[in-house]
Parts: sequence; structure tokens; C-alpha cells
Amino acid sequence: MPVLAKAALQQALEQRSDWTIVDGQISKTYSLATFPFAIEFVRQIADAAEDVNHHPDIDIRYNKVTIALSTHDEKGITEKDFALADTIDQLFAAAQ
Ligand code: H2B
Repeated sequence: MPVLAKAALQQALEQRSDWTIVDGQISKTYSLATFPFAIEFVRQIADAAEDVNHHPDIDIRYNKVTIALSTHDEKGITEKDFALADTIDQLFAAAQ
């Protein structure tokens, strides 16, 4: 799974909402209703990550969950990152 070229990366970001590049990773912050909801959301993300053996950096601050993704093995951003990003967006939508 190769690192995405700049143009492909920009297009992938434009096709999604609220994902940005932070320190070489794609990143998004989600706001949940409560701290327990944030923890449950992270629990679901952990299961999804294990399913695909691809793991995000996760920052939890009260009801805010920030996800950052890159592909360590490729030292950059690949389709794997966007695939998991899409799954996480679906988990969030289902939690609303
Ligand atoms: N997660 C991420 N984000 N990038 C990787 O390259 C990666 C991973 N590789 N999870 C997996 C685990 C690899 O280290 C294990 C050995 O399969």
C-alpha cells in the first residue's frame, strides 16, 4: 500500500469532512455528549482498528476524541488510513 501522492491526498481530504493534516497524519476531533460516551466511542474504534490491524493515535479530553492516522510501515499516509477514517466516521454517525 504506497504512500499517497500529494494530489491524491488532497482529493481524499476534500471528499471527507473535517479531516486535516496534522504533523504528517490525517486527524479529526469528535465531540461526544459525555465522557462515558467518548470512552464507548474509543472502545468501538479500538475494535475496528484491531479488525484491520491498523491503529490510530487517540487523544481523549473529557468529551473530545482526537484521532490521528498514518501508516507507520510506509512512513506516510496511505489508503489504509482513509479506510479506517471512514469506518470511524461511520461509528460516530451511528453513535448520534
Ligand atoms: N497501525 C498503523 N497506523 N500503521 C501501521 O503500519 C501498523 C499499524 N502496522 N498497526 C501494524 C500494526 C504492524 O505493526 C503489526 C506488526 O501488524
